[in-house]
Amino acid sequence: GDGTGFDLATETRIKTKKPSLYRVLLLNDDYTPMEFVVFILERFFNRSREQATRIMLHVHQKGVGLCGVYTYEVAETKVAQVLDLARRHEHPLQCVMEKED
Ligand code: TYC
Repeated sequence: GDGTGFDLATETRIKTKKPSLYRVLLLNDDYTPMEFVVFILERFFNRSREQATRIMLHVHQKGVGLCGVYTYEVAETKVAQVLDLARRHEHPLQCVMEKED
């Protein structure tokens, strides 16, 4: 449009608000295998092996780390996919989402 968020033809406001974004975070624990966390990051967060390994080691050392930033429904789906696969493998891996400011 013209940057005003207003349609001059219809004199109506048009949706120009960007969607809120959500960080998806992985939490460290003492039991989930490192290789499983790397696999999760590759499979659900489209990370290369090298990126996935860096993120996993960051979580392992710091306690929490960023997997990616998504719109609400995408973030919710990724959290559910991680928790479901971890549960099926009987790993205690935890994954959460938080709104960006
Ligand atoms: N701390 C785990 C271990 O030593 C590895 C791990 C990394 C677990 C990241 C969870 O989100 C996590 N096997």
